[in-house]
Amino acid sequence: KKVSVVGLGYIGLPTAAVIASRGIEVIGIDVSQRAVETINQGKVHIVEPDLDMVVQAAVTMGKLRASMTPEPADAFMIAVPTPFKEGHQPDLSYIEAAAKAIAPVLEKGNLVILESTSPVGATEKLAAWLQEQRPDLHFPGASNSEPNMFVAHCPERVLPGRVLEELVSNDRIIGGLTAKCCEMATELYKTFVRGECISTNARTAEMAKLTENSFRDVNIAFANELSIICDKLKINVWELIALANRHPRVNILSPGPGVGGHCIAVDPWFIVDSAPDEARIIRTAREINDHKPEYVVSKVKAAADQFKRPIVACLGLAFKADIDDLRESPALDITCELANANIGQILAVEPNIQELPGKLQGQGVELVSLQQALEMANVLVVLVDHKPFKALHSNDINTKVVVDTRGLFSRF
Ligand code: SAJ
Repeated sequence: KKVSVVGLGYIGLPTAAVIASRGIEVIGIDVSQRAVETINQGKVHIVEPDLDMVVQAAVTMGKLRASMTPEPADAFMIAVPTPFKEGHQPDLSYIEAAAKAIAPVLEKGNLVILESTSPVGATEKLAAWLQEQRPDLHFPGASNSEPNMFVAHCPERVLPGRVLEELVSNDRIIGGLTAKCCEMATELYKTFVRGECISTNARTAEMAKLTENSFRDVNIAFANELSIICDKLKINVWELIALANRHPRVNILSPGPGVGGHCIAVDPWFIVDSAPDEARIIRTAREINDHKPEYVVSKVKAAADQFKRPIVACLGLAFKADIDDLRESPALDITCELANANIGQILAVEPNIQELPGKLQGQGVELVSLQQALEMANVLVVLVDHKPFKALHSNDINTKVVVDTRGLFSRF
């Protein structure tokens, strides 16, 4: 059996490497020449704990290979981005491009799996796009003849930072367009998933993934709203939440600088787009979380105003702790806003990157070490709870004004 993984990013590459580590031949397809070359050298182009070792082992064993050109396989797993367009509408162009890329090499009896988080109906669309490209084959729901192709949505649900562990241990939702599609997809996932594989239809699987991330978004919005209310009422929100969480049925999440990443800050919009009048809490939660960075910027401005020569150090640019991923990062947006606001010198500390992202270049922002930031700055803005920041001692910071969006210095 041979598996083709289309899209070798944060989800596709670990998935490809884990399947290959089970002794199955895997060919990874990506449009980026750099990614393909890096992987074929047994190296990785993204930061994720232990991924480098697993990829290197799989490539050395000859089970994992990357290419820019699709080739025949028994199963195709599509793991490409599904961002949103202007107006928060889902952008399915990467899925459509992937479908067009693999269509010419598809053969009767192949299984095509959509792993990318997608709005309800996307898997049916994928089958229709494939059908259009290959009128000689019969895709479920897209052809009048008995299907001889199989299509399923099996949304990934791994947590960045714990991908290799969760890929294997998490339960999987298998949303087949037909029962036979579920059966075939389950057989594939069972080769590397220790969790349960639970079958449903594709639409329910799509909605389940969106629901999981919306649940988290709504709960983070609750915590973020509390943090703003507590500022107004002069209450320490971290103490408040710790106390409320002592109730056996209360479990409030942590406030932060906003919600980042390409999942939780995006996926709820797909539900809002599908049911704009009905998805009221989901939309409001998005708005609350999206507004949080602006609120943090105003707090930092007020802190900087206390100094004649403010030197503001932003601790962390990534969207959450101990990763290098800057996509949709509120920390990056806040740093950028502060740089544009001309409030003084802006320093950025991000131990997981080597150079400033494009967005911050030419803005007068300086990338410095934590030590340099502690020596130079009079205002510290904690934006990410990276390990080295957590290790800071109160002696390191007690001469500074601190805006602590993660509660690092007020844990209860
Ligand atoms: N955040 C808070 N407070 C919290 C928890 C998180 O402000 O209490 C912030 C984080 O700092 C970050 C954002 O929310 O900016 C999202 O981080 P996260 O760790 O909650 O989630 P992601 O985006 O890394 O991964 C999520 C996961 N979904 C759920 O936990 C329901 C993961 O399982 C999914 O696979 C992933 O989205 C995805 O790919 O969809």
